[in-house]
Amino acid sequence: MINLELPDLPYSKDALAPYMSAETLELHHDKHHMAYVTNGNKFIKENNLSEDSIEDIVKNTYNKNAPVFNNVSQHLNHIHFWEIMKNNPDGKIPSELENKINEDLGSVEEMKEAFINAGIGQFGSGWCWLVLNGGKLEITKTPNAENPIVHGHVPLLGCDVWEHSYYVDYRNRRPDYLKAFVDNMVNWEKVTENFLKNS
Ligand code: MN3
Repeated sequence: MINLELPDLPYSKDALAPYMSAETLELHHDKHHMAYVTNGNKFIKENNLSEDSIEDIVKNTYNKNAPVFNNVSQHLNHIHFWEIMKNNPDGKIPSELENKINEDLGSVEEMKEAFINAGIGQFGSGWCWLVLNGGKLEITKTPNAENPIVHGHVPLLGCDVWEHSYYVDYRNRRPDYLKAFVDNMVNWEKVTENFLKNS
């Protein structure tokens, strides 16, 4: 029986400061993510989907059942988001992943620029991603709750560009948030782990 649960953050609420404040993490994790968990469980139950896995629910309800999809896909997105961050101003990318970035996306700088532009170019709420698509790295963006698995992509790194993710710390400056994210907030060891697991 599936029951969505709010995971603990893998770090303290002030661990990502000054790039992401404790206030943002408190609201974003304790309130926003919690709401997806609560509503997701309610809609899973109402739709008799308790026997399915989280990934199957997301894939099977895409474009078919918005209340279930929006909440369960956002749950999946946020589990990923918490895990993929750490306070990392050095931002050194392990060579296994760096080589692949150079091969598929030109260079680390070009990858970061494309990632930031995807996040800026996502009109309204959504996410930008570094994904594996058929074994190749790609930068993509998705609206609202959409997780890359609905397109058959493997998410390696995702950034939440909903306003709740940055408004406390960056006000309307989404580009500054995205730059701080790719330069200072990514757990590249974890991204590399995701890459190696899926290649
Ligand atoms: Mn969010």
